[in-house]
Amino acid sequence: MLRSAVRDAAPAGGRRRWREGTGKRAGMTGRITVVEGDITEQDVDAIVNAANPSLLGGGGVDGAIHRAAGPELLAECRTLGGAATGEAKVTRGYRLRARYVIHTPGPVWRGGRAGEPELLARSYASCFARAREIGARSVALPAISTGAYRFPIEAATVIAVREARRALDAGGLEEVRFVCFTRRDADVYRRVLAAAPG
Ligand code: AR6
Repeated sequence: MLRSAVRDAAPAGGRRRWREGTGKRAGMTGRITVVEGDITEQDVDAIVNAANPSLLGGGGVDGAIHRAAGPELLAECRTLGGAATGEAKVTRGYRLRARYVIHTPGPVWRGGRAGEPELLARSYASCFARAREIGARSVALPAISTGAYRFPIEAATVIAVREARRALDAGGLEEVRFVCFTRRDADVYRRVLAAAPG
């Protein structure tokens, strides 16, 4: 079983100077990290759930989050009235270590010409907007849409990293943690971060 382990800690944001000794650059408030592991175990302010528009649970990471959070999570989700693809809604984290869960339905991959990249970007941006509203300093995210929804991992990662950098540039966040379920996915994230540092 893959255990949580920080494999990478790449600074995020625009082309700014490194600030000596802090691991951050001048003007930056946060960084991107890549972890292999289970998102339900993350000790962060908020975790993101790759949900479906019902927001009433499912398989994959959604099922894992509901199992770990307990039935109170589903009870709160029932009050939300679902969410459109690209939208994001917040609940409490209940039995999770994270105080909040941000639920977003990403797009189902239909070949790439049905607005999927824009919708995935909207999902990430909506999650970061909600994180900002609730004052989260650290957010952990899975690879939204890349499982049951079949969005290709490389293209999805480019979008995820771009939106994370935008959110970090906007301020308020200290850490955006990408939690990958497999070594293969974590390698893709590391490669994308290394290919376009900053
Ligand atoms: N921690 C981190 N990542 C995980 C975990 C976990 N515990 N479990 C799975 N993943 P998916 P989607 C990874 O299918 O593609 C659900 O039924 C997984 O390896 O969970 O957005 C919903 O209700 C993959 O990399 O989400 C929707 O119906 C990533 O999480 C539908 O699936 C996303 O895979 C959403 O599909």
